[in-house]
Amino acid sequence: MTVPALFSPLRVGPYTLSHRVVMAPLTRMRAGPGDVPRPLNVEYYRQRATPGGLIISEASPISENAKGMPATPGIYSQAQVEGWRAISDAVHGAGGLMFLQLWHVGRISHSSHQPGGALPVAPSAIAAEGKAFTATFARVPFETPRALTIAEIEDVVVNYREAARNARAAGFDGVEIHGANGYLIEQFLQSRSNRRTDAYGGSIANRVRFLLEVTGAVSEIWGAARVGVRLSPFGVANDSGEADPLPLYSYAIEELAKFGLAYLHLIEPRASGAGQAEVDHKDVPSASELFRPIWPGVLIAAGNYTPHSANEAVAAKQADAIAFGRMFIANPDLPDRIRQGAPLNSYHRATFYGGDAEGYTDYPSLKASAAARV
Ligand code: 8OZ
Repeated sequence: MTVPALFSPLRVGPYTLSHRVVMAPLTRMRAGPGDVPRPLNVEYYRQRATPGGLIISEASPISENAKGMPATPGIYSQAQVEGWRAISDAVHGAGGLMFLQLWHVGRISHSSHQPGGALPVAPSAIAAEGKAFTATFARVPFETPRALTIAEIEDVVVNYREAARNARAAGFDGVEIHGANGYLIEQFLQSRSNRRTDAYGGSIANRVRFLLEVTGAVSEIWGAARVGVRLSPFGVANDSGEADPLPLYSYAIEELAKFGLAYLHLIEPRASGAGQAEVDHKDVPSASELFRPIWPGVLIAAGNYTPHSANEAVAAKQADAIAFGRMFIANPDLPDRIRQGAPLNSYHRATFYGGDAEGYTDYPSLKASAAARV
């Protein structure tokens, strides 16, 4: 199999990628105390960096309130900035580029993560169906969150701005705003989780307002050409899902297009259940195909692509780059393997979250396997 389309250069904002095999954001829950990135995390990202390749970091909470899972590395303390700096340095040392993903989980949090044991915050006081991760990795039903006041919404936008500034101090090349998978921004977007009657709820324009305010604030820090946005228009993760996604997401994407962003990152419907719901999406078209006509910039698509289908999607200009998640877990040198048509390691779900090196940094690269055979 040859995959030339994936290995042609691509301009993303001010950068030129040398290939289009992007590492997707992957929550691994292995940060050190204080949610500070540690040397094990540096090694993990270093293994996955390639010259001219783009890595999007695992989702990084922008504040203490933004956090919803244990051991997720934050971007709100000085120690966290220093921890991330070692990671961005390692990726740059290998010639790679790295964007940090800015994350607020909203109602997907649990009071065990919140300062003072307070309830998680959300657009409206509506509990998600399903189970939260507590601070000790237990799974318990989601709590009913507390609705943010208008003043608190403004504070959250300030938190995004400060986190964006911290990401600059940590040496990243840009940031991605996590607007997918049922977290805070998507909770504002979708009527299922947003029943507000003020300027942030009701009409599509009102529900999209928070996303656009966050995008504006983060773009002020970085310049829009170094900011990406990730959306999952047909997703059902974390009890999300809009009954009629097209008008909502068409409006959101048309408004985002006005910023001149680095890229739009879409999760394909077939993959955006995040393992929590088995939904039959056979009648749902590809998100990249659907929204390509209204997105003038770089489009990254993610979700169950194979090397072959990824190459086809890029060759057909349905997407400009493809983000791989699970395949990158088990194959640290995924771009090289795809380019060479080498066999892929399979991924072990048991070690997806938490733990140490096992199932994290212990997957062999082709080079390591070859050296072992000599
Ligand atoms: C899986 C497990 C925990 C978090 C997402 C950040 O869905 C996540 C996530 C995925 O975007």
